[in-house]
Amino acid sequence: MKKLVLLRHGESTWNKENRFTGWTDVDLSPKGLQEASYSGRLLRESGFEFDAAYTSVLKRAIRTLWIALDEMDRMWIPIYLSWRLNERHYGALQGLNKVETALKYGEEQVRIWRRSYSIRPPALTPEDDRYPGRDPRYRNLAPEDLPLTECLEDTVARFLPYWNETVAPQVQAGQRILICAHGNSLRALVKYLDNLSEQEVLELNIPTGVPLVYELDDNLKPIRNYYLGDQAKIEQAMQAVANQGKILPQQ
Ligand code: DG2
Repeated sequence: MKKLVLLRHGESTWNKENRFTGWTDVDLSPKGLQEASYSGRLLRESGFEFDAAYTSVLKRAIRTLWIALDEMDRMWIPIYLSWRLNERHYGALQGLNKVETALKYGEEQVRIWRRSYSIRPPALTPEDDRYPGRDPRYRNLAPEDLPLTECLEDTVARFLPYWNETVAPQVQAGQRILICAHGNSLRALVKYLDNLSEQEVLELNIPTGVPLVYELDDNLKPIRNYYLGDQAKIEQAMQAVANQGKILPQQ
């Protein structure tokens, strides 16, 4: 049996402010720093060992990984970074508050933008300051790989080649791998591993800073998966993610 651990970064400053983040490179909030330490502690106390780790080129995921590995005293394992593990690009929504956007466009529209599989949020233009083509970390990307917006289907399409060609062969060879990424880039992987339908993936919400363990057979088909930690708190955290685009009475 193979084991693979997925970890969404700890709470970012824009998660805290409830803003669409996407490829914006914001850092962890104080709570996010604590979540990152806690996830590393949980992994260590549960006896997990890793041979290598994979993350995006965004600092909220990179820092979470560093902190978790530090907690495990495994800062020396190889770390591989790829833009293909970046969060889904949220297009022109990047920077907007999710509740304010719901008040302006309606909850249902925000739910579609956040969770529909194939409907893209409004796109940036290449003239926009947020266009990734201006960022030196993406200078080697082909123009067609630079997103102006993405739906989850697009994220699956750019993530899967990296999974199939780079990460999956390592897992298959028995390497113990930790992937530290983002809400939607991990939803893309979970959709693929669990063969979820477009409808099922709509209901999938991944909380920040909680290790998600996959036990896989030799063909990398999931045998089971589970989150490490307090299950009631994890349920609440998943519900809180689902509610981020809702106009709740207290807001
Ligand atoms: C969040 C996910 O990404 O947002 O881009 O706003 O995982 O990097 O914090 P992350 C964002 P939702 O799709 O859950 O609204």
